[in-house]
Amino acid sequence: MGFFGEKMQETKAHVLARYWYCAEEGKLLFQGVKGQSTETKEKGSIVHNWLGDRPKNKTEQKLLALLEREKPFCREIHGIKIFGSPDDFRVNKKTVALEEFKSVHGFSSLSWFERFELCCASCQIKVYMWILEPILQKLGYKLSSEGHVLVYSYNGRFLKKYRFTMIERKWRMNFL
Ligand SMILES: [Mn+2]
Repeated sequence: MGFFGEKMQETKAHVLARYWYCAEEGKLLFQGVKGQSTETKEKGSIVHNWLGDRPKNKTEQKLLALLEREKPFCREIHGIKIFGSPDDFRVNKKTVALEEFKSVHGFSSLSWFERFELCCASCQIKVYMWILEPILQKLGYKLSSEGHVLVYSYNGRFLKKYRFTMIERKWRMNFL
């Protein structure tokens, strides 16, 4: 705690995740410095909104209604509240897989994405899983051991799916 000062007692999963791109950027965002809005980010949020608007089936609607009451999703560690909400959920019976959307220009950007951004997305989805696990359990659901990062192009074309498993309990304290 001391390192970040007494004031900051909460952060967001996507802020923590930026550590894997640039530790300095991560620290500044953690301290409350606002990230700049860029054209790329705007294009990304258009894709995000479009993906988020997909029609939901009955099972999903039921879970989403239950989750709505639990918002904002948050879990505490070392006296710091970590907030985060995954982009989407997939429900199979009572098992829930979390999804995170990312967007890039196209297929040719995937090698860049895998080198610099996938590590952040991996951290992000794992933190979401850690946050949502007890909440889903409370609601009578089970978190899937797999979380997914789905990469789309800015014009909405599906490019690639990456699968991650949650950080092992025994490593988690060191990680956060
Ligand atoms: Mn996203």
